Amino acid sequence: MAEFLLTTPPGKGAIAVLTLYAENPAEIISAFFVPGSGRKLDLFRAGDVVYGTIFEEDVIVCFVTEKELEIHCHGSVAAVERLKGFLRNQGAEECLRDVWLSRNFPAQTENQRRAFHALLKSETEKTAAMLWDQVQGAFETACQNGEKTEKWDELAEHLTRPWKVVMVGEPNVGKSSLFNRILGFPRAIVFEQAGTTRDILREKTILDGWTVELVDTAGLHETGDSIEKEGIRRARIEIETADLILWIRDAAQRDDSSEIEFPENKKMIVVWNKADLLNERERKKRPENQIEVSALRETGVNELLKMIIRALVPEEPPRGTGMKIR
Ligand SMILES: Nc1nc2c(ncn2[C@@H]2O[C@H](COP(=O)(O)OP(=O)(O)O)[C@@H](O)[C@H]2O)c(=O)[nH]1
Ligand SMILES: [Mg+2]
Repeated sequence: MAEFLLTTPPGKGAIAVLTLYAENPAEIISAFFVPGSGRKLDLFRAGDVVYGTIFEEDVIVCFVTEKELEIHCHGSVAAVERLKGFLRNQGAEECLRDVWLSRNFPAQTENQRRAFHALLKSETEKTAAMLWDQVQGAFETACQNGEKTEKWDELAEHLTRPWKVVMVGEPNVGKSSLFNRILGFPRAIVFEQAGTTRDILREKTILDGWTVELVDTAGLHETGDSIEKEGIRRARIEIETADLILWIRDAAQRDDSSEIEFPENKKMIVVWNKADLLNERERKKRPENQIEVSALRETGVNELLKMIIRALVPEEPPRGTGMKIR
């Protein structure tokens, strides 16, 4: 039976890739594919890469094995739908990735298949390497050797889901300024007036090979403004689901007391912002999970990034460590 799989779906980039499996895949595409060289299709062998056209649309055909070839076409939905239509006309059927995976890797375990799925979507070299180890059977080996893999459960979850770092604090302490500094571009509006940020702002960034979702929130305080109130309610929800809270405070404020309450058992870093307003005498030696920074002058920000990573990933597993993928 002839089957095709959308290896790289449309809309993901300039190029989409369709893989065709059949007894004689060259015969199927000969109905619509014309090699640029004019050479006959049955002369091509596994390993050949051929430029050509499908009704004037440029494509590249890679002959992978005798029974498998890849068609690289333009990445638009329209171009891919047209090509799928030609393949269906030749009797080929589209195969779902799940079905394809279990059929092509029948010997693999559930964990290996999950890791393979995740690997296709991985965003950094570091997470891809850890997922590749699981595809290779690191989890199964660890189980056979009686090793405990639970230790890495939380970390394994974040091979596919970003770590969530939520920035909270009172109004005007510089949460949005620091959010922009960490991201490296002015994503959030910064203003001298309190209550500027009301909606939740989220942006993904990569820290030390880990994908992090950074969340900027409305300032937490008593307010009569109902829009701000809703912003604060939403900020509270973000706090509950955070992997790490950055509690931003104003280093220049004399009064150190605060009304804000946080859930217990949440990791937290206290970030004293606006350190540029302090003179040498006013600067304090802070405890381990606290830091003085200036979003304005960009001081202390790199040290803060290191603290964030240390808090999220206190220990990184060596290559080949088995992890359960969910
Ligand atoms: N001096 C100084 N001012 C800052 C710093 N960070 C933010 N600000 C100012 O503080 C005000 C509030 O900043 P913003 O980022 O909107 O605070 P948010 O309400 O906590 O999000 C703005 O006028 C900023 O320019 C800093 O590190 N030093
Ligand atoms: Mg703000």
